[in-house]
Amino acid sequence: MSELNSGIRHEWTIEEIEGIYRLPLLELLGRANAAHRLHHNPNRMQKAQLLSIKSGGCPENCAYCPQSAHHRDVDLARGSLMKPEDVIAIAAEAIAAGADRFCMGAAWREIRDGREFDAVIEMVKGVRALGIEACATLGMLQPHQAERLAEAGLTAYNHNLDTSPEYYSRIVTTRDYGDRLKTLAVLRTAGIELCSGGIIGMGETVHDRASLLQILSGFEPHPETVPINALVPVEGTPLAGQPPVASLDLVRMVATTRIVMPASRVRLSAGRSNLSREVQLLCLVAGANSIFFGETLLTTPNAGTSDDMKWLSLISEPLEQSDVLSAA
Ligand code: SAM
Ligand code: DTB
Ligand code: SF4
Repeated sequence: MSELNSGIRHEWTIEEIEGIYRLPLLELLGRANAAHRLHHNPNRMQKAQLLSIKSGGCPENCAYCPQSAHHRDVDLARGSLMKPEDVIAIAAEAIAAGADRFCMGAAWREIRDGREFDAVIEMVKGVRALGIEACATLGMLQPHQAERLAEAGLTAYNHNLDTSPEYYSRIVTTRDYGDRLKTLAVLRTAGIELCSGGIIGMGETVHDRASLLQILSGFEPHPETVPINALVPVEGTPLAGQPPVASLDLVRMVATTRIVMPASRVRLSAGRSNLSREVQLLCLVAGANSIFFGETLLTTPNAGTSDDMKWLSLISEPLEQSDVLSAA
């Protein structure tokens, strides 16, 4: 399908996107589901497992993040970079549990050349050698570093824009939106898939949510994966007191993302463990076709693997072949 007749657009306006977000709910879900089915197999769910390869002590001051060194009241031990052999062993376990992508996250502002980056390159090669997709999220990077990651076989790089350009300085002040955009452009040039999305529930407006989606949908091509996170409010971070995200806000955000970037993978990301099965299912009807899989995200709990596998089998297999009806 060519971009012209496939409904893929790069010039959505914020007003159009906000109008979609505010559609009557069943109209929104219907349109999102139709877009989803046009571009994807609705029975197929990507399962991406996260591992924090270096936790805490990050010099950035992202207000949502438990790993920032600025938030001293967070109860989190700083760790050093894990050893490649340990990371690769965990990736092998993730494959055995059913993951199809393995994502390695480091609490770094940016990649620095040297022993630690060499070790990450070894991790990427080792994970790819196991036959699974590899993703990394390591902060900002330079062109030569992106090229090394690409040569090592990295499939995708996660670098979120998080919110609108207008709201960004309320969330982070140690870097700006332009820094984020620059890293995304460097990754594209190196031929690495983009995984870029945001977080809802940080006090932003619907206009901010639409503005984030307008920037992401302006990329040509669209990011291959768009993670939609609901804020996980962590004690000791400046956003600890934010009210929980209303589940239908998350459903609306997923559906709107699906409509404006119909061919991208939309990932129902952080915050999933607080949702009932039924709300998660609504997010899938709205077009989510990827989840973070495994017992933990980076530092906070996720929905458990075995529960997920039972539930996902109900989605992708006919009822009569399922032996886990009681889990439904
Ligand atoms: N340091 C790198 C960076 O910022 O790109 C990589 C790791 S960072 C933890 C990856 C992403 O996790 C952030 O961009 C943010 O979108 C998400 N994140 C972090 N803390 C979160 C929280 N409490 N709730 C939801 N999402 C969160
Ligand atoms: C993304 O969009 N969400 C993930 C991942 N990319 C790296 C991280 C979520 C982190 C939630 C808080 C934590 O566990 O520390
Ligand atoms: Fe550091 Fe990334 Fe957390 Fe920001 S989101 S504090 S850059 S680990």
